[in-house]
Amino acid sequence: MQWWQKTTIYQVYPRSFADSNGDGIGDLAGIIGKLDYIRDLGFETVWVSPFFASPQVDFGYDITDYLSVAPEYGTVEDVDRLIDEAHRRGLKVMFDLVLNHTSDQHPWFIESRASRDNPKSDWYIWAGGKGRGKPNNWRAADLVSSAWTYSAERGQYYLASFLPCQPDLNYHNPEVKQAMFDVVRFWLGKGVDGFRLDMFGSIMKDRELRSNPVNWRPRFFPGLPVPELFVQKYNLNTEESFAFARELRQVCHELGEPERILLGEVFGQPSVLQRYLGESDGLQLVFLFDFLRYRYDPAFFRDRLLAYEHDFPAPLQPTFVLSNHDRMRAASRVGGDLRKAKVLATLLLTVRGVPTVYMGDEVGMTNTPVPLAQAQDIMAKSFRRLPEPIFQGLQRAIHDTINRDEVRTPMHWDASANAGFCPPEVTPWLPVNHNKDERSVAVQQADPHSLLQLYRRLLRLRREWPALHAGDFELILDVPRPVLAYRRRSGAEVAAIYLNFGESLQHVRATADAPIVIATDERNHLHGDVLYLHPHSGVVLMQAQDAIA
Ligand code: TEU
Ligand code: CA
Repeated sequence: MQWWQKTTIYQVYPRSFADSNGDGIGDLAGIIGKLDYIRDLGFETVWVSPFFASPQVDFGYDITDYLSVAPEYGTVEDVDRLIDEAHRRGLKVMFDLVLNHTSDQHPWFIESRASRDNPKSDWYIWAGGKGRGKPNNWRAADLVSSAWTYSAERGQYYLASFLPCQPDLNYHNPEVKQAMFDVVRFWLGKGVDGFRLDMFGSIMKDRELRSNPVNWRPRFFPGLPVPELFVQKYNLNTEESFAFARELRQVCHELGEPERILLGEVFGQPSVLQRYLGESDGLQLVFLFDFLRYRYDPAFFRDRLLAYEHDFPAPLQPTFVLSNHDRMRAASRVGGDLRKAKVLATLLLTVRGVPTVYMGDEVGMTNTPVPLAQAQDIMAKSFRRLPEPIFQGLQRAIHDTINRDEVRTPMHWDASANAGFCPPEVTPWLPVNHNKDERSVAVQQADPHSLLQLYRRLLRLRREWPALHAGDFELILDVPRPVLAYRRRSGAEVAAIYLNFGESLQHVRATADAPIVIATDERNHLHGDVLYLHPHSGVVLMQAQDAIA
C-alpha cells in the first residue's frame, strides 16, 4: 500500500494559521512552530494553501512568481525549513499548485497582453476583438459573468475561468507546459511530497473555443447561488485534461520513490472525476465535493458512500472533505452542534478513502460573521452591491458560504485576545470568532470528551488499525432508519461503525462480543448484543472476525 493510500491530510490556510512575527498575518515560520501540534494530533500529511509571490487579490491563488515566496509569509529558506522540519517529524508536505491561471500582474501576462506578436503572446488564451463580441458563452467562477475580459491594450479578449485578475494559461502551447512542469520539478527537487491542484478540471479547454450547450437541467454548482446555465462541455473535465493528468504524473515520477502525489481540485460527477485517475497513471486522488454539500441524513451518506465504492473501487481511493477555505465550516453546516460535528468526524475518519480536514474543524470552528461591506474576499466583493440582509439570505438559501472571509478567520489556539493566533496588541487580518473560548485547542486539549480529543483518538485508531486505513467497506443495512452503519475489514480485523443521526435513543442489534473502542457520547453502551446509541452520537466497535455472521 502506498503512503498516500492510507494517509490523512490536514489543510493549513497560511494567512490564518499562526502569526510568528506579530504583523497579524499568518506565516511559514508560524506553521513550522505548530508542526508538533499537527503531528501529535495524528495527521500524517500537511497541505499548505499558496504562499507564493502574489498581489493577494485572491489571497495567493493569483501568483506572480511560482518560485518565490510572498514576503508576508517568509522566504524560500522558510519553505526549505518547513519541508525539513515536517519530514523530521514523519509528516508529508503538499503544496497548493495553481496551474490553471496566473495573476494578471504576472510578468508573463503583462508581456502577453502588450501585443499580438511578442514571445509570450500565445502563453494565454486570447480571441475575438473589439466590436466582434465575446468569443463564446463560457462563464467565469460566478457562473453568471462572461469568462472573457477585453484588453484595449491588445484589442482582444482573454480567458479567465475564475476571475478577470486570474488569466488562464494556454497549455496547448508546449512552452507553457514546459515552464510549469519546471515549476513542479523545482519544488519536487526541494522535497515536497505532492501537490493539491487548484481548479485542475479547467486546465485544458477546447482548442476551437466552441460555446457550451445550454443546460436544460440547470443545477447548482458548489458554493454558488446561481445554477449552471450551460453544460461545461468544452471548458471543464475534457479528455485533454484527463491526458494532462497522466503527463503531470510522469513528471512526478521522474524522481522515483517515494511516490509524490497529486490531489485534484475538480468538480463534477464522481464517475467523471474518476477519469483523472486514468489506469492508476493519472492523479492519485481527486476531491469529491458532493460529499461536502451533504444533508445531515444517513440516507444521503449511504447513497454517496455506495457511489464512491462503485466509482473508486479499491485500490482507488475516494478523497473525503467536509470543508475548506472556500466553503461553509463543517460545524456551521450542522448549526454549530458539537454532537453532530462529532458524528461527522467519526464518519470522515472511519470511511474507506483519504480524509482531508480543514484547520480549525477539529475544534468545531464555525463561520465568523464578516460584514459584506468589509469583506476582503474577492468573491464576496462581487456581491457588494447587494444589501447585507439579501446577501445573508442568499448564503442561507444555498446553505453555503460566498463571503469566504467567514471561513478564513484566525485559528483558535487558546482563549486569549486573538485566540493565540497573533499577539493581543496586534489586529489580525480578519476578526477572531467570539466562540474562541470554548472552541479552541487549549480548552479542548484539557477536556477528554472534546471534539479535539475525539479527532485525536480517531486518527490514532485509524493509524493503528489496518481495518480502518486499509480495510474494505460494507454497509450494514439492518439498522433503524436514523442510523448509518458499516463495517471495515482487513484480514481477521473488523471494525464496525454505528452513527445515530436522529434526535432519539436508538437500540441497535450488534454482535455481542464487539467492545466499544470509541464512543462520541460516553452514555452509549452495549447490553448483551443490543447497542444503545444516544441522539447524534456514534461508536466504533472492534469485532472479532468469527463473530460476523
Ligand atoms: O477554488 C475553485 C472553486 O472551488 C471555486 O470555483 C468555488 O466554487 C468558489 O471558490 C466558491 O466557493 C479554487 C481555490 O480553492 C479558491 O480559493 C480560489 O479562489 C480559486 O480556485 C481560484 O484560484
Ligand atoms: Ca506574520
